[in-house]
Amino acid sequence: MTFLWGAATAAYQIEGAANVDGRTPSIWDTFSHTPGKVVRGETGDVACDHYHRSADDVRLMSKLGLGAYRFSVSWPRVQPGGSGPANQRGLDFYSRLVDDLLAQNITPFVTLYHWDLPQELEDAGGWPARDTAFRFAEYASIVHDALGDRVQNWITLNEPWCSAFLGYGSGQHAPGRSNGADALAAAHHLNLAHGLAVPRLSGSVGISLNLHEFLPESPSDADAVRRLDAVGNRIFLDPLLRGNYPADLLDDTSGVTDWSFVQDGDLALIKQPMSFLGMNYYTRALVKLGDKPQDGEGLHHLPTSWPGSEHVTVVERDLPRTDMGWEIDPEGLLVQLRWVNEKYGPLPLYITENGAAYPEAVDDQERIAYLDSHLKVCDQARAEGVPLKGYFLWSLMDNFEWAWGYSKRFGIVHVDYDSQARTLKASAHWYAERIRSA
Ligand code: IFM
Repeated sequence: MTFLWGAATAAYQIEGAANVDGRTPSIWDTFSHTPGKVVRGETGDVACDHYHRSADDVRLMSKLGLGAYRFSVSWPRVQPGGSGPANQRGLDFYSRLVDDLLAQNITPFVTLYHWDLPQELEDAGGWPARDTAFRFAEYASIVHDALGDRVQNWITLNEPWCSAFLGYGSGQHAPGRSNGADALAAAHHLNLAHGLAVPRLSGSVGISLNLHEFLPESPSDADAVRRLDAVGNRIFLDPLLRGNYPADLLDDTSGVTDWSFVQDGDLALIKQPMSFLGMNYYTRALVKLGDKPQDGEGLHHLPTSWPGSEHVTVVERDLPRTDMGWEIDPEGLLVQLRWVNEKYGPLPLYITENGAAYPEAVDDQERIAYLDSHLKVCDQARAEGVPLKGYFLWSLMDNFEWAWGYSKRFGIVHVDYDSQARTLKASAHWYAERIRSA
């Protein structure tokens, strides 16, 4: 199989058309419309207006020579309210998109959940409530029934860590709740949602995790890394691929929750055959153990997003950073690819996101340097035998960067949000050439 070169986006970040053709609000509509939650009060109401411009956007992808495109489906667009019948007009949009992609020989990778939970399901308890997992499985069937004749590659969830720990832990993401026990319950129900959805999908099915890569500041900080690895990585990898929760995670979090939300049989449901693992990599962090809970916001929103490990903190390193403030450390990607392969493999892997935000510029040489350094690491991992099957650059175009609104630009295509004009940045030309010469 040839290596797949792709780019990725997500529904709420690019589609706009928030109230069009029967779509109902998601938690991100509610959150972004709540004053103080998103920088400059921006929302995804219009975003890149991709809902009305998808045909042109697919032509752009074709011009770049993309072999694959990873996009997500907006749950409240295809199943308004999160339960009940499908909304045909919403499904038609994705059906057209898939047809347009296939006509250009671009393989669609469909993410079912990239954070836009129907608001009604949040009102009923959100991810900390068990029923949400069952609702998700039903929604997965709706999408599969509509697109499964043409879509072969499915990603159940994008970055469930963010959904659980930024959504219900730190509250920096929608729905903006802040409770460690709820965050852990949400993580479990996201795992369960994945497990319930997989048997309803056909073809190649995986999940995209934002695995965290940590270094200890000194050897005596090894326990800081172990703790964050447990609640950041193994909380998903172990149940999904091994059918259990790590004992040290249960210990570390015993003061936060008794885990009684895990019911008999759940772990067997969660561990489903997985065709691939998607890895989203951006940065790595140096961490140390403190002697008391931290109350500041660290690089990774420590401490509230790390229930049970509130005394671990991030140590800033003297490394170049992207516009997100994230340290640039491509070696972390190599270490992570090797680790996942050795510990959880053999399993086909995809980089389902990698990229960088930089201030608005069309001549984005820094982004090219970032991408080049990370792609070199991918080459090295492949040369070592890591079964890396493809790379999806984040992101195809500038878009709504969640709590940062439009202030952070990740695209290789520049978007003028007033005119909606798309302009290829230097990185887009560079990526097209990289694909051509691969
Ligand atoms: O924009 C996000 C994306 O939605 C999920 N992964 C990280 C990206 C950059 O923050």
